[in-house]
Amino acid sequence: MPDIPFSIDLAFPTCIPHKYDRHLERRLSSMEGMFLDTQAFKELQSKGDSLMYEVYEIHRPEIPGELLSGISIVHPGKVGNEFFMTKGHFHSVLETAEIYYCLKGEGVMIMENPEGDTSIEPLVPGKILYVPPRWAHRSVCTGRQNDLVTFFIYPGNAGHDYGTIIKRGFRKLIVDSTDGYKSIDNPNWKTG
Ligand code: PAN
Ligand code: ZN
Repeated sequence: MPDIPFSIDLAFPTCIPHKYDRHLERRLSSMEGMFLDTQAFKELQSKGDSLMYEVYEIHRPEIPGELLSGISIVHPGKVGNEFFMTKGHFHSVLETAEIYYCLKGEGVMIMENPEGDTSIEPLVPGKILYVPPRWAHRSVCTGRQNDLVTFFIYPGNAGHDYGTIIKRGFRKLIVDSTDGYKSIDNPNWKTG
């Protein structure tokens, strides 16, 4: 059957799509080793397996020419001084970009490329963020009470490389500060 155009409504105020193909839930336990303060991680884990973020995927074939999209919701919270965040990844096909559109909440996107450049861009409602090819990306919710909600869209053939980030981490971390948040160098960042 040939493809036909379709549209999807978002439920307000949650921004959850009325129709989606997959709902992913990422909890604290799936993010072991990703936060700097391992003691705080253990303490939080002893209180339960907090829900950190959720993704509602609108699936399409994972081939060039297609676009994959969905809604990402990062919940508010901290592990030690570090805000809740996504795992973050490079695209397996490094030369593929992504666009994020912020619908709700406050946060930042931490980005870096294999050449060692880093970038931290604020996410506030109405902001369109372009993640160029080659840049790993991780969204962080810096709001104290509200979810960070973004719409994302990327090429069908991009794929996800989580392994590089699991091994090395990101060069920059986002931590709490009197000004809202600040970025610091990750003392555990590994080369190679
Ligand atoms: C997004 C992310 C989503 C969840 O769809 O996959 O925000 O983050 P992690 O994949 O890092 O867990 C995207 O960037 N896709 O390419
Ligand atoms: Zn991506």
